[in-house]
Order: sequence, then C-alpha cells, then structure tokens
Amino acid sequence: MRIGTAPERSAHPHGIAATVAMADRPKRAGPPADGGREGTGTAVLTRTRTRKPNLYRVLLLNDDYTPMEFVVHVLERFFNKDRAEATRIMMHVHQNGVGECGVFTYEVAETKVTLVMDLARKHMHPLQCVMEKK
Ligand code: TYC
Repeated sequence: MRIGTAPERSAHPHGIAATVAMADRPKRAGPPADGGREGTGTAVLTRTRTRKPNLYRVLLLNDDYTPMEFVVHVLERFFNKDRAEATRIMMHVHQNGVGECGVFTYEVAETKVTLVMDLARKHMHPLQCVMEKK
C-alpha cells in the first residue's frame, strides 16, 4: 500500500468500487538527512575523533606521624597494590618525601584523594594525598 499519495482504488467487498483516501504523511522540509542514499545500499563512514584524556598523578606526601602500616593499608585499599608493592611505595615516600600511587583521569584521581584524606582524618593521621596534572 502506498502512503501519503493520491487516493487509491480498492475493490469493495460487495463489488462496489470504492475510493479510499489515505492520510497524508507529514512532509519533512529540506533535503533528506541521508543525502538521498535511502534504498541505494550505500553507506558513508564518518571518522569519529578520539581525544586522549588528561591524566593526573595521585601522590602521597611523607610526614613524621602517620604509621607506616596505615600508609601500606591505604595503598592496598585504594590503589589496589599488593603488600610488597604497597610497602615499596610507602618506603619510597618515607625516604624521598613524595611518591606516586597511580595515574588516573581527573574524576577518578579526585575521588581517590578524597577517600584517602577522609580515612586519614577519621584516624587522626596527618597523611596528605594530592593530585597533579601529568
Ligand atoms: N614517615 C612515616 C613514619 O616514619 C611513614 C610515612 C610513610 C608517612 C609515607 C606518610 O606518606 C607517608 N611513621
């Protein structure tokens, strides 16, 4: 059945010819969005530009009071380090003043910093965790 065109002739069930008017399809203004390729079996591939996300290092800072075991726990819990790697990073911070826990996109880094700082505050440790753009 054609849609949105001139009235169509149809055979009446009792042999009487009838004219059925079809509702007009709303007509779209302007050229077709597919550039007139509808039904031609062709497609257009467009290049989608990808962008590298800005990355941020999350750092732990040394202090004289936070227990080493607490820092190791933080690295295991929030940065998915095993005990050996967490201990290595903690000792690096202890000896050098600062060390990297991981590299993340902005919102992930921000969340990790907040989680570490909240836990340190809860335990009344002066541990500082910061992020810096790579
Ligand atoms: N310097 C702390 C101590 O001797 C241990 C420590 C390590 C603290 C790393 C903070 O980010 C830190 N207890």
